[in-house]
Amino acid sequence: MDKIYKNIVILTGAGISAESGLSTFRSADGLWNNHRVEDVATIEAFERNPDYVHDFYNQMRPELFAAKPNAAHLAISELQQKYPAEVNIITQNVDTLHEKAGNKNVWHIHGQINQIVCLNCGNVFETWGDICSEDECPQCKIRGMLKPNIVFFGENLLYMNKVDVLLEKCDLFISVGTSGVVYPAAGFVQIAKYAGADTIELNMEETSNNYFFDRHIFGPAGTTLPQLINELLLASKNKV
Ligand code: BV8
Repeated sequence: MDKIYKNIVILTGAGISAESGLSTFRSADGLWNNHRVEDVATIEAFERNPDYVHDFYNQMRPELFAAKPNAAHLAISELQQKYPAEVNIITQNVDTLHEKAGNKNVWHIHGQINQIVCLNCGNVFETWGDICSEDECPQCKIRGMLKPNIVFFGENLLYMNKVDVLLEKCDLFISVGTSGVVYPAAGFVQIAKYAGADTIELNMEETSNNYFFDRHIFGPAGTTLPQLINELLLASKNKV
C-alpha cells in the first residue's frame, strides 16, 4: 500500500465497539435477540408504545456511558493526527466511543444514545439519564413529544447531504465491523467504488457486501485497524 490518499472515509458498525464490551446486533447473543427489532427500533413501535422504547434505550445508556474506546478507535485518532489526508468517520453506532477516543469529523448517521429530540420543536439536547413519554422539552416545554435521537427503521438517516459529498470525493473507503445488511449505509461502498475509491473491509468474516471491496482483512478490529493504519503511516513517511 504505497499510495498516498487525500480523502479517507471510514464507515464503522457495531463490530468496532465489540472489544469495548458492547454487544453487536446480529451475532448469536446479539442485542436484538433479546428484543424483536420491530418492538424497539421502528418508528411504528415508538408511536405504538413510546415508554417501551424509552425503557429499552434508558437501559442501554449506563453501559454506553461507561464504555471505553479500544485500540481501533485510538488508531483512528493517530491517523487523523499524523496522516496528510482529510479523514471522516461515518458511524452507524449510537455509542460515543469515537468521541471518547478523540476522533474528529464523526458523523452519526443513525443518531446517538445520549441525544434526545423533541418532535414538537425539533430541539436536540444531550442527556445520559432516563427519559419517559411524560417528560417536557426543555425548549418548548411541551410534554410527551421527546424521542431518543436515534434513527429507527423507516426513518431517514442523519447527515446524508454530508455523506453524499464525502463518498463522491473519497479515494479510500474503509469499512470496519459492519455486517452490511442495513441500508442505505450498506450501499455506501458501492458509491465510493464508483467514484474511484480503493475499498477495504475489516471484519471477522465475509459479509454480504464483499463484491465491492478490493481487499478484505479478517480479524478483530482492535488488531487489524491499527495494523492497516500503520501501513498507511509508513507509506506516507516513505513518500516524504
Ligand atoms: C431508510 C438504530 C429511507 C437503533 C439502526 C433498501 C434501501 C434503503 C432502505 C431499505 C432497503 N431495504 C430495506 C430498507 C429499510 C431499512 C433496512 O435497511 N432494513 C434492513 C434490515 C434490510 N433501512 C431503514 O429503514 C433506514 N432508513 O432507509 O430511510 C426510508 C424512509 C422511509 C421508509 C423506507 C425507507 C434506517 C436504518 C437505521 C436503522 N437503525 N439503529 C439502534 O442502533 O439501537 S440500524 C442498526 O444496524 C444499528 O445502527 C447498527 O449499527 C446497524 C448496522 O448493524 P451493524 O453495525 O453492521 O451491526 P451487526 O451486528 O449487524 O454487525 C456487526 C459486524 O461486526 C458483523 O459483521 C461482525 O462479524 C463484525 N464484528 C464483530 N466483532 C468484531 C467485528 N468486526 C471486527 N472486529 C470485531 N471485534
